[in-house]
Amino acid sequence: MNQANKGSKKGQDKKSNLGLTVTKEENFSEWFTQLIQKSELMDYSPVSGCYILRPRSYFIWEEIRTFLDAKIKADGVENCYFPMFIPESLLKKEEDHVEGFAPEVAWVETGGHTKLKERLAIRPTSETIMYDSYAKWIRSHNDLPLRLNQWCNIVRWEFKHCTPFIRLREFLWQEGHTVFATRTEAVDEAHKIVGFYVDTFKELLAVPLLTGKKSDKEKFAGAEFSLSIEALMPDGKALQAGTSHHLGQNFAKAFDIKFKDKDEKEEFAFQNSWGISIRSLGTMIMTHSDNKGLVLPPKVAKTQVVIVPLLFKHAKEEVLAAAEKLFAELKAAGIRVHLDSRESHSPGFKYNEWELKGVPIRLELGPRDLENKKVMMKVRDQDEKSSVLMADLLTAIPKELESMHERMYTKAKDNLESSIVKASSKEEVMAAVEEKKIALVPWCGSSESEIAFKEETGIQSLNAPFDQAELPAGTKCFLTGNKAVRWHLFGKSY
Ligand code: 87F
Repeated sequence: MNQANKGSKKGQDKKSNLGLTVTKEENFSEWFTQLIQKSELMDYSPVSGCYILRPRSYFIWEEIRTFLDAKIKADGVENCYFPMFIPESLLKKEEDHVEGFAPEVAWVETGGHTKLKERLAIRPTSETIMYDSYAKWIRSHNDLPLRLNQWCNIVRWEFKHCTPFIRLREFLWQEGHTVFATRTEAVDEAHKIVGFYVDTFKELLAVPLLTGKKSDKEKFAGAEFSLSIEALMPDGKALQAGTSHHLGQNFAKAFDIKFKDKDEKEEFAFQNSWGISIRSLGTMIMTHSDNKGLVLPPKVAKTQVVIVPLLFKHAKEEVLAAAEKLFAELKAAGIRVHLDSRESHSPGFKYNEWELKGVPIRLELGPRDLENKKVMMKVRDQDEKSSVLMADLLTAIPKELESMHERMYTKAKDNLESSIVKASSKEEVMAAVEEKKIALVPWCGSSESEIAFKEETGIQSLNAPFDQAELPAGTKCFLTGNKAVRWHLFGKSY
């Protein structure tokens, strides 16, 4: 059965099977698949590997976009948009970097009934089409730096098993492509962008990251070096959530991006490219959610507060009126609130539904509460309910949302930190990974050792943390026994 059918079949079960039927611990991938569909974040489309982002998840992407967009603009980056069709001749201009990716490129060969003279690639990334223009636009040092970004979709025809939000054939991302007169400026920017990504994940998604430099084998082939942000998922696998590449003059040479410096001397420019994608949502969902459903960081929750009135016959009108008043007050205060006054569903049913959808705060309002001028408040990540004076809600809610975010981040960070274990042999690394952890090892950095180890165990290098403790003199590489040159993280990866 293909994925599309699988999707609609699940949809048909809707009435009988609303909640999650497996736990995160017993079957992580089935838990994730059920979670994202049942919480109405996404749905399957007729094309395998291409998924529908429903309003609840698209909202999150919009928030990420707004936040990061403001940061990069404040730093001087400008947005632009390049066409999604790339002529074959242009895509092949930098064969070296495209070669390994060629099997994933999707092509347009006909327009209507007419075969095209030249095939058009659907952009798998935009280096080639953008740098073709950069070569025309950049003439002198006055044209630099040129720092452009685009928010767009990308197509990569994956043949591996696709997973919504994680590995997709069409996905949303931003790609920044910047050009500088000096290497120093470019290298500084590459690091600065990683900082922006870290802030975005922390401030919006409450996800802590491991930042560092990729190994030679894992870096982007067109880059001099690649920096990455990695997150640790509850199944013990790392997820690369974004990259920032310093391209040196590699692409400038291939695309002839030259400028005249102050002394009229011609020089190749220095470049970077960087991106994060809709994968960021997958990272966030996997990190925080539980066996009742989604747990959404309050800042990106489309609905932050749901009010559930307890509509007993004798006091229905009063309770409903009070709930509506409360709704209006919270809304006016800028809180994203929903009033669930459906009479077709019981309160218990509604509690489950809003927990499944990850709404951070639920307010229950019944006749007794009304008499006492109180509501019951349940915060999604806590077990206990509390009783709050209605008059205090406007101050209590923003505070609760803020502390929920803090708790989520702290919990994820504690988990991340306790999941990194130092290891000094292959066996220790394998044992750590077996326990769903990642290993920090002294490594010589050789690609051969990494390739052989991955072949044998499925374990790969993640990144070399920026924050490097000094290696004790004479420390040996955990794979080759040669001299180790740095600490590096190893683990299984998505
Ligand atoms: C697939 C097909 C063709 C990745 C591909 O990481 C080309 C490519 O160049 C390709 N998959 N890449 C590397 C992308 C590098 C870089 N581009 C800008 C990024 C961040 C944003």
